[in-house]
Amino acid sequence: VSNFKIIESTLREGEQFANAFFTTEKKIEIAKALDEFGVDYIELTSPAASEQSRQDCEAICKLGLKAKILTHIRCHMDDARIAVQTGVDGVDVVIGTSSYLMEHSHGKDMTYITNTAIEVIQFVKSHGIEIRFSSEDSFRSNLVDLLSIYSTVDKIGVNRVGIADTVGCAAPRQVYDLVRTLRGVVGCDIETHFHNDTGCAIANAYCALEAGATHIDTSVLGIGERNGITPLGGLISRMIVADRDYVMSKYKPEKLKDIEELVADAVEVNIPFNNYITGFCAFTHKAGIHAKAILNNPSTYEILNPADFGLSRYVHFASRLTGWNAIKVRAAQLNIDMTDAQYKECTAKIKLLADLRPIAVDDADSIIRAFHRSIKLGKP
Ligand code: HCA
Ligand code: CU
Repeated sequence: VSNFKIIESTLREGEQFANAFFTTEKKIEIAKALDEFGVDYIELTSPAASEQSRQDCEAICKLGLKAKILTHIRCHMDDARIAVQTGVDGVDVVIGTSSYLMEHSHGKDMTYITNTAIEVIQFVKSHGIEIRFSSEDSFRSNLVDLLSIYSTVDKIGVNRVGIADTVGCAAPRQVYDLVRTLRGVVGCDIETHFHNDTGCAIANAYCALEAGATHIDTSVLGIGERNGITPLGGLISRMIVADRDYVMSKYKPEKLKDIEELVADAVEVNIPFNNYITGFCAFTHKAGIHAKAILNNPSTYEILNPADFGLSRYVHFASRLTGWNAIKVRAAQLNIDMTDAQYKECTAKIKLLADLRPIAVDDADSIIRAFHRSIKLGKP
């Protein structure tokens, strides 16, 4: 599962998030931050969506970022004509292929879809830029139809084909099977896009890579339609465990928190408490047994190293679950030194209070200080 590329869609899928409204300045700030992080592609809202969207797309193309700039359009010549004039490095084309979308959304059949796809692809290619063709709602589409259209567009030279779990219904093994099958049918790259309605978006992205996909769509904090897609941070956490060297050589995980704060602020949400990597307790260890082992060797209870993300771990000690090793470390931070037997006794006092009510760091500190004073006075 090495060698994957990230198509960062905060400025496209993310703009479809309920709270999102990005000014031109904010889009530029986000694009620059993503570029510094090292994402391979930045996908932007269709220039056909609105006049401001078109101008913003042009403005971002002019920034001269290292990341390739893509825009995302419907499989339609009207959109394609506008897209190729914006200065983008590539165009992501999408059309619904499930019976739901064919009947209730655009109302076109497979023959029409195939013919339009060919026309759009050849037109975009003639402008010398990258082209990706994707089906929307791929997991509820007819497999024979899908493979046949992907094989057709592969033959006429698309750079990538895309699979999209538009409704978030797919499970990891289903993803593996579809991507594996597609891998046997096309020679081009395979991009995948997973919505997170049932909590599978990261696992699905990982399974897609295992099955031979090359590109994963993400957004910062996973923002997008409904509850969103594969989050950038969550994908990075999964991939750093799978192949740390690759992730560290290509991306700058230490910038993740700043990017998340930038986007969270822009769309007026908080970073979730249990977020991958950046949730407030992502590197907090609480139970005495965990604290002791972590203090000996962090790898015992940590698969991610907080230092990789410019973060630090925290050993929680103000609770009834604490243990004397954690209290010993806290005492050292307070410049207090005692014997092991005394730490154990002091810990018992902290647990006594913590059994009655939730205690704060200050409460625990006061107990440690008072205990230390009392032993110096000779009456523990
Ligand atoms: C949508 C479109 C899309 C497209 C994905 C893609 C989806 O907003 O419905 O182009 O890969 O989820 O199908 O985001
Ligand atoms: Cu989507």
